[in-house]
Amino acid sequence: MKKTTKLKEIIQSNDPEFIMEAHNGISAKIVEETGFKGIWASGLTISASLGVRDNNEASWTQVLDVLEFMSDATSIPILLDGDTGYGNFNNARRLVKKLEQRNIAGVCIEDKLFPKTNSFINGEAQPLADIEEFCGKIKAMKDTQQDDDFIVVTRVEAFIAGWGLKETLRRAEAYRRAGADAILIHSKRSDITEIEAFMKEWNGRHPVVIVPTKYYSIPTDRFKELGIQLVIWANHNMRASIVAMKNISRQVYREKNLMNVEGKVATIEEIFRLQQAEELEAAEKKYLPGK
Ligand code: SPV
Ligand code: MG
Repeated sequence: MKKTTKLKEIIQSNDPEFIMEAHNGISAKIVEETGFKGIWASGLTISASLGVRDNNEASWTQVLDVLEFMSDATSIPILLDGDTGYGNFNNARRLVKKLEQRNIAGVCIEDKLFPKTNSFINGEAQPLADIEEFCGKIKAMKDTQQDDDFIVVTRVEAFIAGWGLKETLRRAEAYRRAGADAILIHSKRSDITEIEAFMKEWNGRHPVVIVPTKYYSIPTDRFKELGIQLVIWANHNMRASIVAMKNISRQVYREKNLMNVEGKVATIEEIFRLQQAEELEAAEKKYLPGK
């Protein structure tokens, strides 16, 4: 099955499905091996892995280069966090063209302005996109895709920017009508009250995606009760690796030897396995003379 079709099935499922963040080829591979059905290519964590801020400091083609490695390393669908689409409708539709060429299954765009700022930094101060302009962007993206199953998720930032339920509903409905395949409702509250209020009024009109980074303590059964289709664990591989890298760097720096760290890190053989070194050995036997 095509990656796009797989993502479409995930987004249209009755019960919540879960996708996990990755930010490069090896983390994408680990997400797939773990059993997840899809990958969230997070803007925050791809930026962080490149050592820059989540403010479109990495150019969109630099993000595409990372995605290409992620896509080549995996067979499950990738949903790109496409920020605002990196410009107007024209930039966004060109993005779709380039994503399809790299076998990326879908993209999520958010209704803010380029260059964006992460939702958890001064959310209230962030201006939202004009609704009509954003709807034109959605239409341009949907008109551009060659594969009918390519997914465009639209992310409503009205709660983040302090606008409340009415504006959130108004925007979600406009984006649905413009052709979005699913609506991502983002909230920075530590409880789930905004999402609950939205789901009650939304009444199953169209698939809903959530990112419970801040309301992490809510049991996932609640997401099922609310009728949510897709849950994104948005940044946890990056956060885990920061802790792991800091600990090992500190220990090696302090102890000036490797005796106590060898058992705490992945083996070199494990790296080779993740890189599929065996496949190359077999190919060499087949294609290289004298092997
Ligand atoms: C990301 O992972 O980059 C996201 C989700 O957009 S959030 O950081 O919660 O805004
Ligand atoms: Mg993001």
